[in-house]
Amino acid sequence: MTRQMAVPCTVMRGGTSKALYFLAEDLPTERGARDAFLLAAMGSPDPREIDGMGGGHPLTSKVAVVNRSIRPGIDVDYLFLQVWPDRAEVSDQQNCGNILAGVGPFALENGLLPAADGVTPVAIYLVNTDSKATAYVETPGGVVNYAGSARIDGVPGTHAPITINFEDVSGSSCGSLLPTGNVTDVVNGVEVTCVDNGMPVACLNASDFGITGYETPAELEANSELRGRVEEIRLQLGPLMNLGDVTNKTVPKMSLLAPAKGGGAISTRTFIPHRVHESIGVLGAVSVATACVLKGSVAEKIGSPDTPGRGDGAAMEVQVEHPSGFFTVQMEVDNSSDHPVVTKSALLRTARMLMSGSVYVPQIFRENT
Ligand code: NQM
Repeated sequence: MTRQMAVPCTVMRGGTSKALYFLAEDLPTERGARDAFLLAAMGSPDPREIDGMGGGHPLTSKVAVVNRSIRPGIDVDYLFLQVWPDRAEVSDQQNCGNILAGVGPFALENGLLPAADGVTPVAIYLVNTDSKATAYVETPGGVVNYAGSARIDGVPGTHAPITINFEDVSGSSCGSLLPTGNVTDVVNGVEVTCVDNGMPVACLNASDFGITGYETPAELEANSELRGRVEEIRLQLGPLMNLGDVTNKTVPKMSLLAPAKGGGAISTRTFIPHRVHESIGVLGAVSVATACVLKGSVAEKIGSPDTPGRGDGAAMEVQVEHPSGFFTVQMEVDNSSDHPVVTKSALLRTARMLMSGSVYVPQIFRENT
């Protein structure tokens, strides 16, 4: 008889994504065993992930591993893992700012730090990229509050706000803000701006691919010629962006840009990298917003000339349009050198605990834990 084993797990929506959240101590320590466990828990590989918790899409096939931190000034460490739905692979090659939004509530719910009466700042170390973020979680009476009036595009209804401040995310995956050393490069005859301000992103002009840039994600995913062209460029960008062979990596993200349509700074459609995002990733949006203020970049040339604060330093808000609305990035920019340096970025997310209990996987994994 094959029994099942139960592992403590919380399901949270973080921003516009959804993940299984685990305490590190509940997972196998050895990487191969951990990944085998997570694939079984998620139901991967299977495009529908029908025999597991995954939702059959990269945005709903994510994992957060959290533990109390021993780093000075940090409350918790957060490791993000992307489980590919259709391939037996687990990747730690990127951050996820959406799932980051659930880390504060998860840590507080699990007693990893004490909750204040009011708002609790949670200092989070992002293991994937060796960087830091602070999330501000509403905790009236010392209890996490999920209800509120904050609205983020891509999520129905309103919820309690979680403000996240990032410090020092520039070059966190590729080593520098402009990983190729240039504001623009030409690859396969197409101009591209590569930026890493927390997420490696290639900014491209949608019109260079014969599309408007306002198509739906489904329309773009159905366009196999477009997908092929975008992927060819991505594979060439891997080594140029210091990411090596990116065949099996989830970065760089490929953002096809068009002029803003709804009063924002720029419009985006982002391959992440094979499915098209229904909105845009958090750090992906920070990187695109950064590209908007880089003189001569693909984004700056397409973006709205009246992007608030553009070119004149200090604090600014950049509204990044995406398939389901807007993403507002607040940035502080130092314009004292040739290229602007984004010294701080902040954004608004919401998160909600959906389930807390045990996830079940076949007993076969017990010997690995
Ligand atoms: O860019 C999707 C998401 C993400 C990542 C992706 C993210 C980020 O929306 O920080 O949030 O680009 O793979 O969850």
